[in-house]
Amino acid sequence: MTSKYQAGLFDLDGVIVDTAKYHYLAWRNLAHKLGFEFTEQDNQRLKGVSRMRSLEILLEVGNLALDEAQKTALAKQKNEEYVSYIKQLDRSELLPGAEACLQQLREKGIKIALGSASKNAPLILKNLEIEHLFDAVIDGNKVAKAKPDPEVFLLGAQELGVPAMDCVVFEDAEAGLQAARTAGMLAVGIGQAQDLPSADIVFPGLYAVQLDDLFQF
Ligand code: B16
Ligand code: MG
Repeated sequence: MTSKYQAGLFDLDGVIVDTAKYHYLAWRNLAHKLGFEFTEQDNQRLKGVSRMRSLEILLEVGNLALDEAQKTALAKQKNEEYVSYIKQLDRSELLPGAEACLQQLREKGIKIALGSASKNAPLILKNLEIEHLFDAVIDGNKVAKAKPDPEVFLLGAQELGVPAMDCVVFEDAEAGLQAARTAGMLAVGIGQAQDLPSADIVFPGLYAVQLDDLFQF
């Protein structure tokens, strides 16, 4: 692999912090209120997926068909519960190696962007006290098309002023890795190789990434 990459684009949930457990709590409680079970295995289907699409998957599991107004109200209800959890989030919940990775890249002059589906990303970055490590923040408030559409990462590259082909994406969701590939970026999977067929390379966590093999230091 040539060391030509000039920017790193980072997914949030599953790469920098494990907020999936709080999403799960809130979705499971909503399912219970609606009268059905929502398992951890069902929750795997929500990884990297937008809030509305997540609700649609949950309703599929419960075999419920609701109209748009009802769906909007339920998504709001779920988000209020989720936000009550992430308001309590602190630096102890940073995933191993995440902050060190961002800091090291910054020190070496590599540009950094967030590329997350979450509309709550600003609050999460603030509570983790890592906002200052990003040159650009692209989140669910800024993009219209969900991953696997490459919009979130293309916008990140554009805000950083770096050509897409010089960007590396770190992602834990298969849809996000597909988005990275479609954008013409290097797709680094965070997790287990068997779950991430679209990754160019996979590491178990940011702690395991050899940054000087990837970037132009
Ligand atoms: P919100 P990521 C994603 O974050 C989560 O993985 C996904 O489960 C969630 O539904 C989505 O954000 C939207 O989150 O409801 O906070 O807007 O992995 O793209 O950082
Ligand atoms: Mg993710």
